[in-house]
Amino acid sequence: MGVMSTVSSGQHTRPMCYLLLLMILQLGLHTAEGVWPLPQTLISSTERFHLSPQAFYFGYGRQSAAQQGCSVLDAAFKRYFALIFPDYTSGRWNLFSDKNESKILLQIFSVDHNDCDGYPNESSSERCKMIADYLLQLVYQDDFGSYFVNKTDIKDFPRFQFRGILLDTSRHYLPVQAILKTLDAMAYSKFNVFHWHIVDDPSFPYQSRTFPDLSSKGAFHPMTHIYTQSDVRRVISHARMRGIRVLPEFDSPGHTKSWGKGQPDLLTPCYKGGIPSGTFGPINPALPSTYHFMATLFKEVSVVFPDSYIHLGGDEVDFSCWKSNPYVRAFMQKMGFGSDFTKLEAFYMENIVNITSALNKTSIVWQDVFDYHERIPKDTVLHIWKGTPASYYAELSRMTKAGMRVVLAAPWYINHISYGQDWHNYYTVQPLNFSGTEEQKKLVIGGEVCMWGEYVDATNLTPRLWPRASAAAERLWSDEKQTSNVDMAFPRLQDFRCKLVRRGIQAEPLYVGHCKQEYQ
Ligand code: CP6
Repeated sequence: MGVMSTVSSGQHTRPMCYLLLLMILQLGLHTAEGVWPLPQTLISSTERFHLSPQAFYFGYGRQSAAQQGCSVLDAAFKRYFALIFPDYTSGRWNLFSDKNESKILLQIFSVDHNDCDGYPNESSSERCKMIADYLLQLVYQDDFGSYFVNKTDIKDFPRFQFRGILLDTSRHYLPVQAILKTLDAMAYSKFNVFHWHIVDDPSFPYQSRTFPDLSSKGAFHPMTHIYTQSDVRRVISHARMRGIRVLPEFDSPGHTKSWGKGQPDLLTPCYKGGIPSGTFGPINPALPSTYHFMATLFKEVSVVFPDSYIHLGGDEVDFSCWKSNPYVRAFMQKMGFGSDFTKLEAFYMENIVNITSALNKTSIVWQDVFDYHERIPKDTVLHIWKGTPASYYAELSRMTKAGMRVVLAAPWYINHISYGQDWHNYYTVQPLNFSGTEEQKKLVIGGEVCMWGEYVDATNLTPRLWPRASAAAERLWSDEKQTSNVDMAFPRLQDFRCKLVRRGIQAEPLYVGHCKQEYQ
């Protein structure tokens, strides 16, 4: 009995996943359909093995740096076992328990064990998590309910290091369960950054330890529509177990109306006819108390969220209120900004970036901050969110020429919907198709799918995200040459979507068709 797989990991210059699945038993026919996103290399054989839950187990390869006790992998083995054998796990298993069956061992090789106990970060190798993913995708059932897997050899690594999804929990509150479920689905498509646009104009659901009034006065409801410290910990821990980083965004100085309810004197009073009009604009950049508050808030945020990045926003600042306020104008004069309000915005953002730098965090900001001034620390990451392909290519060129790292989100505004197969648009993006040197292209660290929340809450989040976000996931993970054809991708994506549905993710259909097993 017993089947062992052998692996020689070789010399890798890039983070690389090495999975060798070697199993004996039956011969049969089938290919690795429905594997999404496509691995860098996948060699599938027609030799297939019968899998049975009694005889199948995961193991760590002998040369693997990670070994039993690696919390992330041990837990992943359990989860994926249940996903591979749902009938068995749910007690519906009544077939085939052949005592003479050979044992099947799936060996996992991870050359890096740093990710076992800590949080995923920008230099995580991503070798562990994906291995079980692939196994799950390769396993299929025949018409009689038996599970099979083909002998398959996968070597894999991501094309881009940063593969994010933005959820907006300010326009609508998303229950923690909806976020956890999104994290599950993200892992199935190998997304590795959850960009949590947690607060904005309409509501402030983050319950701050230092400033509890922000949510008690600024959330839609002070008790039911908030994220407590323990909610946040649950989200971060659930994400960690799936190799996903949680990147919090506290967008300022614009998009902060809800902050003003719980923090007096933070927002700029707007004036009309020489007197305060009773309305408020962006955060007041002219008061020292503003920076004291922001430093205190970000100190808390930097402890609560372990990721090394903090998103500072900095987008869409409306200058009209600043312009109307005589104290702001006097401050402008004193600072020598004249009447150039972009200078005031740049001054504010510089202060905020310095606050996060002092907390040893890397700042990420929306592109507006670069557009207004170029005096930002070189390690700041820029986030492109607007424009047509022509304009975001120009922006990519300019930013990388200035030596800045960039995340591209503009082509992946998944909250926009239209009739037809719009996943083609997300799939055919060519993130590196801008003019620039090889060095410049290396500065594009990845991309992000944005799900802005104006028209989205827990009722429609999942079908709006999936499987359309998976199209972007393949663009960010896989080799572009092997995945440039939508017609070739279509059946594989359709099959993957059926797998999502089977795993309880209510992913919408791509087009006419059916799933082999219709569960909902
Ligand atoms: N909220 C915040 C938003 C948007 C941005 N920031 C946004 C703007 C235009 C479109 C979609 C989203 N809703 N805080 C811009 C990054 Cl089309």
